[in-house]
Amino acid sequence: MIEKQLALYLVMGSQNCKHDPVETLEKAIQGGVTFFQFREKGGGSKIGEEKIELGLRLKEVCRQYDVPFIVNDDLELVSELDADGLHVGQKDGDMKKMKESLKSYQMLGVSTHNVNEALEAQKLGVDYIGVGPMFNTSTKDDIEEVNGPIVIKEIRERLPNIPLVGIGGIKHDNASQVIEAGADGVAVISDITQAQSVKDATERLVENAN
Ligand code: TZP
Ligand code: MG
Repeated sequence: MIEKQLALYLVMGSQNCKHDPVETLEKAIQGGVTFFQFREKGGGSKIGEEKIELGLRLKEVCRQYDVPFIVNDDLELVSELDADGLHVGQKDGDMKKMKESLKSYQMLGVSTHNVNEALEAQKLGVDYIGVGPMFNTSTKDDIEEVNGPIVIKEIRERLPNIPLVGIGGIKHDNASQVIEAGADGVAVISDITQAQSVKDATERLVENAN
């Protein structure tokens, strides 16, 4: 069941990490992360061969623990890494074409910001949607307006069965608001990747996000 797997979704690239990214992912999974997206993008991120190499190492960790390994925004990298799926934003191209280019076992996730985008994504048969930003965040600079967990509630009312995660500014002390609004899980970057102890931070999220 994808809804269960989405409970605690770590999104991460090496540029987000305080510690070594492979160690960060492994500690996070040991702490309770259930879904992973490789998002190597923005200032300080790796490109070319280095990006592929890191992706392969992160995928190995996911495989070892049976956690889905999703790639952000790069269909070519999905096939190069033989990932479990692709995650795209609203501006990342033709979602229908992307869905058709994926193998039948590969998932497609889409970022949405409101009910209309969610309905659109659902029509295309996406496997899950991300909704954000839930709260203010400095991790992503081109974020849309912050409307909070109320957007999750609105989407959940219209789409009772779509697998759904909130993203953006989620920490252990606000995660429960996102779940209570109707999300299946929370997606997090900095609360885990910037923690002094990745495992402790992840466990704290788990305690507060269900
Ligand atoms: N999409 C919407 S907000 C965001 C992304 C990738 C960044 C989330 O990072 P953080 O550190 O969990 O706020
Ligand atoms: Mg994108």
